[in-house]
Amino acid sequence: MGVVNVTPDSFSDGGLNLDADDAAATARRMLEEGAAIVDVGGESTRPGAEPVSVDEELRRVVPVLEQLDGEVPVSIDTSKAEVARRALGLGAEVVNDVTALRSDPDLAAVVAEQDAYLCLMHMLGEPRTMQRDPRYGDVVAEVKAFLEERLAAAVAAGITEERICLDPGIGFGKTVEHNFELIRRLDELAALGRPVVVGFSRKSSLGKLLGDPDATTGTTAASVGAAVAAYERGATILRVHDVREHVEALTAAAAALR
Ligand code: HH2
Repeated sequence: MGVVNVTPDSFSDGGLNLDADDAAATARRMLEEGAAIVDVGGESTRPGAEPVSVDEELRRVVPVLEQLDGEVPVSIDTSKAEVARRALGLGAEVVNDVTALRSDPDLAAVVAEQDAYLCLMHMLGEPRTMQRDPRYGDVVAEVKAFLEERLAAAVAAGITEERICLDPGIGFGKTVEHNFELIRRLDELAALGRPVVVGFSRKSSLGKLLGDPDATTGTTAASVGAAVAAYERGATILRVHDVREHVEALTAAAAALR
């Protein structure tokens, strides 16, 4: 899954794809490089980010989806029912909700009515404050219980279980150690029986691991290493910014682990 953030302030590619032509060109390039799907988002959820309005989010993502016109399989990274509704109408296939259906009470019905795919992600707290001293007893057990509960809620709301994937939410209310423990024990999340999505790409924990306590991003090489480890522990979908490098590494890893 390639990442295209149509935002001025995303932590790693903010501003690069704010123009719809640039964003559409990036999405097409990612498809050529081997992405199966491209995740288009109009709101940054980086630590400290402020929310954006429905109108602003629509203004950012709708022209991109119009340009792509169904040529590229699209996932819409949104927590808003109205943005999801418009995106699905323009050909998007997946709704990627980092709040796991907890922020907009109308989103579940939109996904159910359109029989769309859905990604449910774990987050502790909310982006503005989530990195202020996150604590868990057992991070994997707590993330697993949360995802199990959100999966049941989504199914109860009429969403087809076979269309739902689950994501531990790397960096969303987690320390460096929490993030790596979630990858180390990813098989426990895969045991829920749904495909697991992992988005470690360029996240600050990678830069911190490599010795910079103030890092806000991580390198491509470190991202690829984490993605290969996640794949080995059972991840099905890797959400990444550098598609070519990840496709090459994962192809080699798949051949070696087969
Ligand atoms: N991470 C980000 C955004 N959306 N969705 C899922 N399912 N999993 C993730 O790990 C995930 C996500 C944050 O990364 P990015 O989109 O690159 O940055 P920003 O939120 O600043 O736009």
